[in-house]
Amino acid sequence: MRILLVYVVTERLNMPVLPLGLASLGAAAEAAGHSVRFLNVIPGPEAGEALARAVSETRPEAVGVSVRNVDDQNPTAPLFLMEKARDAIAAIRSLTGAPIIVGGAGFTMFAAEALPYLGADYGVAGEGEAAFPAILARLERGESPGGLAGVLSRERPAAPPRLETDLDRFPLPLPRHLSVPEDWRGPDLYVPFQTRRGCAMDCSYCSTASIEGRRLRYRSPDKAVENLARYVAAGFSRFYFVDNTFNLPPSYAESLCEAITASGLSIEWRAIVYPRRISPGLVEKMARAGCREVSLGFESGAPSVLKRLNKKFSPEDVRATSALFAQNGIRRMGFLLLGGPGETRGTVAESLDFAESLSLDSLKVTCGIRIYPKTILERDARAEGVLAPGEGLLLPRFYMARDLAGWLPETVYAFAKSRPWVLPA
Ligand code: B12
Ligand code: SF4
Repeated sequence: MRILLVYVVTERLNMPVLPLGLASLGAAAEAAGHSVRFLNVIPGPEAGEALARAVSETRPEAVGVSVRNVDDQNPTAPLFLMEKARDAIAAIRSLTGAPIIVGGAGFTMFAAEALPYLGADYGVAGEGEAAFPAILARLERGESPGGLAGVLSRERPAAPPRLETDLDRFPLPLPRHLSVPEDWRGPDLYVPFQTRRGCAMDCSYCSTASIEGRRLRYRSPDKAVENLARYVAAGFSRFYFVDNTFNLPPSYAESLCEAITASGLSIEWRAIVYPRRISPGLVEKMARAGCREVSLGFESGAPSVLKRLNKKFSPEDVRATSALFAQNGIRRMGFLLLGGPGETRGTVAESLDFAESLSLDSLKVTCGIRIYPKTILERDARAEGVLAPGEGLLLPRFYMARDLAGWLPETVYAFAKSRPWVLPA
């Protein structure tokens, strides 16, 4: 079949983010014998024209739309980003009668609510490499995709996803699957690269388990590095490991770093780490393999709040981890997530003092926590009456500890004013 895959570029927050999910989907659809064209749509006056051109050139028999972001997680002035995907879908609908299939992290979290909101025909909750080709096969035979694992239709708005245990069964996206706009090339561009899916840490506010599942699933390090080499041959040298916790499990992280070093590839990369179980040996291997910066999401420096966030580390673990990265010349971007359950003026002061004592390279501070479905935070917020009974979460809702609403952002701005390394979200 002829397939058009569309990514609606809703944000350039943090850094330009390439559509890795859509690239993975395209690689799987090609492996199943379909011909695929990718389109990045930048919302604005030229979006309609770009879509019309792609539809007339491709004459798609099915269109896939990736919905990554729901909102920008900004509690003070949240931007609802799914609206832009809905507008793009309406425009596609006016150009072609081909069925429209949606998927992506943002879609998955709210699948049953989001499918009618977006106006698509089918949706995939969870990973798309198996479900999307299965939908195409059914459509090709003139059958309905309803009833496939993870596939929602208007008639069947709920379908539990099936998560592949061996990620090596899915083809890795190649450089030609990641369409890179010319003006995105530059020092800010980090190619997203994934070696693992899933997370079992159950942080109170986190939606990852409902997107990727709790069970950790892997690609073999050798296959991952073989693929990295293809990107290097295509002229890329900076990568962002999008794995939820690069250092977990440590044995896998060590094997991956050893394989990168043994390959002799000259690359630089960033990764997200969980400040627990990080040994000096692992950090040395990360530095040798090209790691230049880590995101250290410790979120609080107060033990009582860390407990409420269901973090399985202490401030001492964070301090030791941070010091190891600094000793190995790896930049550390810290994160604080203030205003959650149990937060007080005292714990906020404790967290800011703690963050300052780490001499981080940068620190992002968010005041208020986005409430996602199926999380401990949702349960707490409902129990405390923060959410009305039956109130949905698709439109952004945030948790803010009682009595801190005005004081907290002001305090954080005052803290950031004399500290250029602090970035209030
Ligand atoms: C790594 C990451 C980042 C990195 C990205 C680095 C980079 N260079 O790519 C950084 C830190 C920069 C980042 C920034 C942001 N992020 Co982020 N990020 C992630 C993370 C951890 C992984 C994303 C990823 O690459 N996954 C790997 C790919 C392969 O998976 P995938 O995209 O989900 O695709 C699969 C399926 O979804 C499906 N699929 C995808 N598209 C389609 C389409 C169809 C048709 C079908 C059938 C299936 C399908 O199949 C794919 C393959 O299996 C996710 C959390 C998570 N675990 O998903 C959050 C996440 C996507 N981010 C999120 C957010 C909010 C943001 C920011 C807005 C935060 C901010 N305020 O700055 C920005 C936006 C950036 C941007 N410009 O878009 C939210 C999105 C939900 C929401 N609330 O909107 C998530 C889900 C985190 C969360 N729990 O809230 N992010
Ligand atoms: S470690 Fe990260 S991905 Fe895992 S549950 Fe916590 S916040 Fe989510």
